[in-house]
Amino acid sequence: MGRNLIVGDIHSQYGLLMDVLSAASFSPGEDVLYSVGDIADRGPETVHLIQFLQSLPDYRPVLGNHDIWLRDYLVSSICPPVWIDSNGGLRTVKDFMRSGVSGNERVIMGEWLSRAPYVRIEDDYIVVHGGIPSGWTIRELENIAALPPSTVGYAAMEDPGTSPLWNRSYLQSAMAFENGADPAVLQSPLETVRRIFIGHTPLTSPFHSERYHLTAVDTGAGHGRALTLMDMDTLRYWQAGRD
Ligand SMILES: [Mn+2]
Repeated sequence: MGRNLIVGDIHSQYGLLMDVLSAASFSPGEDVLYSVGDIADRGPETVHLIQFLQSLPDYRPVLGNHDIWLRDYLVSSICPPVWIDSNGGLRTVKDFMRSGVSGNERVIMGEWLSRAPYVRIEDDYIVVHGGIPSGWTIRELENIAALPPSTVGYAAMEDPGTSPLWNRSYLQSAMAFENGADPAVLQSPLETVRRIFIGHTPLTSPFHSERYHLTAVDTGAGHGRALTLMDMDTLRYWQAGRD
């Protein structure tokens, strides 16, 4: 039986992904690889990373905010200053320039990115990049999960209050709860029997809250820290890049 493994925000750290998959003895034909999104930007090897992920027989990503910037660049040559100047987009663009990937190949990569949903809901898991906006139920998540991503512009997804890509309040409430805060002042846990997996917020180590059904796996590979790969059922994890 293969495992269901999920990787934190990779941020173009292709070498770290190879290291952590090797540490976990990842078997592409048996194990499923999920991603919480933000595969691109900040790190050195976006092109190699995408080519590798495209080659996997069962790769199940969701879109992060960086993946939307990259998708817009690859499909439409859109380069917003917020992406280029302050979110690592310049390094990604230079990697594409250097790599010799043709215009046609870029569009194919962009369309491949576009096939990832904003929210992935399966029997046992909910995977989303940032978190669950306050007041949302499984119904709102199902509505977003059913959207064709390419039909929704980036702007509609950038408000942390209403976007599961940018939301951090769910994680903040879960962390506050686990630190003993009064539940009455916190955002309520989503009512679900599924496990929720998120990235987007770089942590010093993976975080888990039974009460919030939540596991957060971004450990800062995009900020010179570790990349985490986790077994979604046992919560055992492997890391690469930690000093
Ligand atoms: Mn993010």
